[in-house]
Amino acid sequence: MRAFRVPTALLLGFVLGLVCVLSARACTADGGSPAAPADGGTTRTAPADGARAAPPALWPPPRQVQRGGEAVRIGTSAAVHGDAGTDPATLQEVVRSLRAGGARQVRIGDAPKSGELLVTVVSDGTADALEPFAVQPPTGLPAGGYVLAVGTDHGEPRAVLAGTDRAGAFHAAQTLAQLVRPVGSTARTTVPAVRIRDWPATAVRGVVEGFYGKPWTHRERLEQLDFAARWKLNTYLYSPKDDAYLRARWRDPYPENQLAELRELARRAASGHVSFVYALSPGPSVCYSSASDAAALVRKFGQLWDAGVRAFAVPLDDIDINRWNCARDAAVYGEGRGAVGRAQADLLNAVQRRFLDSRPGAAPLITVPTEYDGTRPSAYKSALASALDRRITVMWTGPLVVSPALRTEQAREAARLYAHPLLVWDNYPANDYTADRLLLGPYEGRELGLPGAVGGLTANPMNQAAASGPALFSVAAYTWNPAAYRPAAALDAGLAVLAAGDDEALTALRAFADVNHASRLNARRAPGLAALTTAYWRGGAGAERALRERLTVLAGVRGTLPAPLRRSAAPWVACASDWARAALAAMALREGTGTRATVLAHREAARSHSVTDWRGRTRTVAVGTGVLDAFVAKALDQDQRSGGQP
Ligand code: LTM
Repeated sequence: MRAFRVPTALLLGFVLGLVCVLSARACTADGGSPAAPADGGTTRTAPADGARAAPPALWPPPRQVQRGGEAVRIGTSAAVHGDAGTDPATLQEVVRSLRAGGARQVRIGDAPKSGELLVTVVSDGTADALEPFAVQPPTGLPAGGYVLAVGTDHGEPRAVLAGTDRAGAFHAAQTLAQLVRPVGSTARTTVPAVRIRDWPATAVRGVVEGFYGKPWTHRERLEQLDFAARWKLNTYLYSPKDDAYLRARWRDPYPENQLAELRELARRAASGHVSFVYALSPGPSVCYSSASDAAALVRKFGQLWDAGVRAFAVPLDDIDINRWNCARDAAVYGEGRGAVGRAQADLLNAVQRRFLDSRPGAAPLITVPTEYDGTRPSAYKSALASALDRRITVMWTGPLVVSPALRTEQAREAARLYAHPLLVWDNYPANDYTADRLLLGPYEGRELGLPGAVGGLTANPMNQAAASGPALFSVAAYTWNPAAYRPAAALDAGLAVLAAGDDEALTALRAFADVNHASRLNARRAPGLAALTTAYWRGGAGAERALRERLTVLAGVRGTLPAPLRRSAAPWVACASDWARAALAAMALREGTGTRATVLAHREAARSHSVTDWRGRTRTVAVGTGVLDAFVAKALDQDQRSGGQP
């Protein structure tokens, strides 16, 4: 690597000028109105209206952003150079961004013509290409870190994406994509002049599809992998409890059609720098001391290895810790929870040593212990901790199974207790235990130091994939840059992503998310709507109009929410709409323009929506509970007192 030389004054200026260590809001000033379509020709500077456009809000918010100089114009043709290590997905992402910004011709590997934008991609942490920008190189940043610089060099438009590694370069390409096409906006034909240094707060960031009930579809999983790649999540742990080949039939090989899907998932994940972790759960029937069961486990993993999977887990959660599955285990290990910890460690060590160790490129094994929450020592935890191969990662759900809050010190305590690399399995926004509700609030209640204190964090989503998007988006923002994390802003950006530039859909999404806000992380029920109904009852100025507007939006969600969400969450969408109609009818009743019968009919419709939970129980769908129903009840009660029928 050649030495990196920058005039000291320039470097000092940059370091001093650096930097806004930005909060989510501090970098959101978006002066860039949607740019005009490309007009042909390649000019060196941006048109007047785009020249000083501030960088848009970037998600996850980068660590350090410095603005300066004139925006560069993409033009109708551009050149891209990638170093030997740059993977095709990164180059493809860069090309896609340039095309979105108006470049009709993008040449890879060619020298740029005069006035043409050149994008240079570096994937090995070297810094020569950054020399003209007086920005610190990515050297020393954590894995996945990068530097992105956009500006001019001797008057020529240039952009450099320099990753500490290939993943870093890929993340830089995602940031470039947002500079061209900001969240919720149309593409620009200019890229703001910026210097960004950015890196993740924790190594593993992602999703664990680990819930009970209807698993995500293959298509939803593919979409999730694309979503992860776009928002800098890098892990997807495949562990749906209802995939029979994961639990009940764990010994059986996958039939070819299912294997083909898993192969496709592994491939798609790899191209987006996402680690696809295949998690097999033998716990319900395994005999720990059986050589043939250990062989069956390894055989099954072998099938997945051949399909392209390189990361594996053996979750042992939610099994009966007080009962062996075979008499031999009692004879070999004895009785008690400590014995279970030793037995499990033997099996897991066998997978690590007999299977993974002999396969170059395999990631260390991950497990979910049977006691996977809390910070209290136990015979099980200490037996597992002392017998388990040091390299195996242990997953932990926090102080509780569904943890309302998670403190850094608790994670440190858990890491000491399990004495292994610790990965948080966070049961949010999972709703399998409360299947009547959607959990659309942001990720919150986690201390800022948490990501840095653990090996990573994966969130267990809802059965409803599209509805999980906004919360998962907020997880991505938190795990990348917790210091800049603002839950409400992150959620709103996640909603904007789902709305995909449709303003009406975004308005509907905001109203819908509000009435599905309450969770164990934040018990506030429909906070926005509650404020509106409170103002209405108080008779505040404009309160009636504001409430009517909000209810009208909610009443229309069947037609205005983005289609994937309507499909994913149909009963809640219908329920929200019916409650809003009941509330509007209640307002009409109070004004003397409506009837009690209409209110009652809408209320009945609102109460008619149901879902079946994973245990087969029918649950009445709950939306805006405590706010919408209370509003309608109060209006009916008032009407009755003033002489209406009960
Ligand atoms: O949390 C873990 C490790 N296991 C299960 C999950 O599969 C389930 O989705 C959540 C929420 O109900 N609870 C669990 O105990």
